[in-house]
Amino acid sequence: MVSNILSRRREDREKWGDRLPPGQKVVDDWPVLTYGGTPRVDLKSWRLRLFGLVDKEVEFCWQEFTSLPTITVGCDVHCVTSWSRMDNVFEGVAFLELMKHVKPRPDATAVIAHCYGGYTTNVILSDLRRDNVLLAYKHDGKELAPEHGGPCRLVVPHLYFWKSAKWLRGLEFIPKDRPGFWEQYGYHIRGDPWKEERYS
Ligand SMILES: Nc1nc2c(c(=O)[nH]1)N[C@H]1C(S)=C(S)[C@@H](COP(=O)(O)O)O[C@H]1N2
Ligand SMILES: [Mo]
Repeated sequence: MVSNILSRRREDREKWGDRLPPGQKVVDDWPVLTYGGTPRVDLKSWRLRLFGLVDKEVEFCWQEFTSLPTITVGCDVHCVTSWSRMDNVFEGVAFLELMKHVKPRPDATAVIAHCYGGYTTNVILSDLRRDNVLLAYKHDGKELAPEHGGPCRLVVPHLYFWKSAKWLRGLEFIPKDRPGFWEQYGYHIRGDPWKEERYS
């Protein structure tokens, strides 16, 4: 059993090289990891609210949000429980594109992502201001499935996947980084898979 796992890890390492962060193993399916149930969000009532330390609060309905220019990002996702899913294609609105519609105040340094269902997670602004961070509503060419965060989820490819909040409903700009849901239960405040920032 143990030797099976170890040889599987060695094969992954040979196949994916530096793309696989330390301690991860590759899966071929796409596991669902949700704390609690899957919230069902009707597109008619769906809203995305950008609030907190911003010059002017903004709220998008689905029609407005999906009229914004989109980007397509290819990335690997790494769950802290040690599975990685390689070669995902996410499509949606770049965080930097959204920033054309809302101006964070100079004292904003971090964001709390708020979700339908109550989940939260924190990400510092410098981690969001990268050109491959997006609010995704398609995965591998299809609309994002409800269990994977549809209608819309955050995708922050360079951090552990718990930072990629599913069923996103708001981004709150805050003065100082503070723990979200899993971070309060001992997950690392930042969660860089390359540094194995799993738990604190
Ligand atoms: N709203 C919400 N977002 C969430 C979670 C959650 O429980 N609720 N789980 C996180 C965790 S721990 C992981 S690994 C990924 C899993 O995404 P997936 O179910 O699409 O694989 O979503 C993250 N985003
Ligand atoms: Mo996770």
